[in-house]
Amino acid sequence: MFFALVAVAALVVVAGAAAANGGFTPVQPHSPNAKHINTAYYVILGFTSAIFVLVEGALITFVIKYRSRGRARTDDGAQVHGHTRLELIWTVVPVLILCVIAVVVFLELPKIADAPAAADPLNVTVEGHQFYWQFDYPNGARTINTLYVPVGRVVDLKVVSRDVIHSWWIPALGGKIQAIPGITNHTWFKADDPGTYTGQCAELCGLYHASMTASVVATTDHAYQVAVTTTARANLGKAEFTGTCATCHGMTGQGGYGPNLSHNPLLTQKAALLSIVQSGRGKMPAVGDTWTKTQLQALAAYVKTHVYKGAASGG
Ligand SMILES: [Cu+2]
Repeated sequence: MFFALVAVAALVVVAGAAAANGGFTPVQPHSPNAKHINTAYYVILGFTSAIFVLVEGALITFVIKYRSRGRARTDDGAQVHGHTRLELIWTVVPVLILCVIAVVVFLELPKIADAPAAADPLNVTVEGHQFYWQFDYPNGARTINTLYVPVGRVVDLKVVSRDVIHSWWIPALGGKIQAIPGITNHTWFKADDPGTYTGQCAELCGLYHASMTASVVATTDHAYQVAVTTTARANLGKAEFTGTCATCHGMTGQGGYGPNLSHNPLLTQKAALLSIVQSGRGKMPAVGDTWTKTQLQALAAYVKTHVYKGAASGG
């Protein structure tokens, strides 16, 4: 009776946690690889939950059933030794459970790791930087922190890093992949629904690691085309400032960890500004060391008109 109560209580808690997520379970998957990761997760969760209920239930039952009931503390219990059938059961059953888990995981792994054969995959390079993500599309477009993709198309990601180790992870679209300087890693996803899927650099990469967020915007093919041609170009300077500079200098250049920029005449001196952006200075990383001429021009134009508020005597 007591054991049944424990089991029911545990099941109620599990159902609540699974339903409301609450950070205990994986997010709703929106890519085949993420679905297979979830399958492996729930198979293992099923076994471990059952074992947890069984072990803890037995523990509590025995603690109550065999409590001392007024016997002297020094009294020994009955000396039990050698129950071959029981010993066989507790050896064989765990072995079988591990076999089932191993089979499930090995069946799921290739579906998680290998991109499905697609006639026309979209190849995107993901470059990790302190402290932003940069995306390169086949047409030469670049975006920062937001990756635009068409729904239903296999997206093949080449993941690299410029400075330190980062980790690319959009939970709804698959597992983590490290971005390591000097090494090219690959991962993929295929978004099944339009929407914005968010993630976060999953490897401590420095002071502003926590601000290193990323989102994947999955849209129709047409909207994707517009995003990586017209919009990406028009918003390039803004995306660079808000995705890169603003992390330390504030959204309007008002300052934060980095100094206030809004009244700094450097913003109007293109050559000096670009040299700092490309090479870094003091604690500031070389955020723009892989930026193209177009990107640098876009940043210079944006900060001059949108961030600079004129020289101020008071600062
Ligand atoms: Cu990072």
